[in-house]
Amino acid sequence: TRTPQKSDKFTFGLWTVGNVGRDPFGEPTRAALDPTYSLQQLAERGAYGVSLHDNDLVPQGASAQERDRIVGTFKRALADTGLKVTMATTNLFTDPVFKDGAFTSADARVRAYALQKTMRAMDLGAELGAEVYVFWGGREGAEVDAGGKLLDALGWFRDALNFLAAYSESQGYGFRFALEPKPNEPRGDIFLPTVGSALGFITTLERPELFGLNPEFAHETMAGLSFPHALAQALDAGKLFHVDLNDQKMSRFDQDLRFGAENLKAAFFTVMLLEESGYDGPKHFDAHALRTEDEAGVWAFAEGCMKTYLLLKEKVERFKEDPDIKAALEAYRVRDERLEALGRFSPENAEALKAEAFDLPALRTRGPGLERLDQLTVELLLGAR
Ligand code: GCO
Ligand code: MN
Ligand code: MN
Ligand code: MN
Repeated sequence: TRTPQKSDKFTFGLWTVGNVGRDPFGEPTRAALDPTYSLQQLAERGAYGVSLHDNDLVPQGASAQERDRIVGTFKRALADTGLKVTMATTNLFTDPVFKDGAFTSADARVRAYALQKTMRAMDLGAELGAEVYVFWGGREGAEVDAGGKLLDALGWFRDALNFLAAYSESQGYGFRFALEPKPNEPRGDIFLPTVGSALGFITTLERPELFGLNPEFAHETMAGLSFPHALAQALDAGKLFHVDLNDQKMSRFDQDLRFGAENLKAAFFTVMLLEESGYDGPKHFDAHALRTEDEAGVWAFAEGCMKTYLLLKEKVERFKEDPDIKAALEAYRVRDERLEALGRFSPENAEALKAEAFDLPALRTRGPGLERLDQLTVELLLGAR
């Protein structure tokens, strides 16, 4: 395979390569990386850009001067490396103030503080040139439903998103907002748990056209759902504004595995959808090196994400050219122009369709060839075709 190029638009969260290997049971296993160092390392490996939470760059509680100094240094490193900041977001989960939610806290003071923190983070994102702003509601959820806020929380969430979209427009930031659903972790149940839930919620916002999705491979997989299916639904709705690529075993804790590490076939169909749909946003990796790893493992992780994507992209091209696969697909997708025309509604077509006689015994017994098609796909992925 070729090496990653800027034109591939691979991006990484600063927090991904910067992950220190802390987990609920153990202390960090790696030293923190300076953000400007991460920029250099990623640029050398062909990445296009980075994304960040406000506090990945500016520590919580930094003074205004401290902030400006840090941001100035970071902007010079962006200019030196040619990397872009493609997405910005807010850390609304680390500070204990958000332990029972940010935009959906039952405490109005916390909700107001979450708005303040997000506006400041949007100012930072705009200053760094980000075009997409992500809302991952990590702490927006509950373990206890006795607080009676299930309906209120959705209303508060909606009010916050409407407020922040209006703020962005009033500042001329032009952000496109991407909601990132996740079913659980860190909360027992997170509000808007899946791609489908977020798509439904967007239609209730004041400016639905400004909002789309940032679906994540691991999150749908944790819910026992298919990521390619979720991705297709976001694409179909015209709402794929961003994407978080990683991997995950089904129904487990949040693993954040290297893209392609676990579910190769689903990763293949993910790449196929991204490449064939005309999605031209960043291919963003939101994962981290295993806790067992040292810094060399961090860069092996980052290189692996990009390399696997590019290998799968080559496989997608081969899939389209392979004569046996082509023939199997043609046999599978049965065309019938006359019947397809009848599927466009008119009173006459409806009458004609009601009168149509179908050869049901033949339809019932015909094998569509999916065993063979899937085996051909496996052979392709194993390098046997
Ligand atoms: C997670 C999430 C986060 C978000 C990030 C950007 O499982 O922790 O995926 O990594 O993507 O906060 O919004
Ligand atoms: Mn995640
Ligand atoms: Mn995670
Ligand atoms: Mn994510």
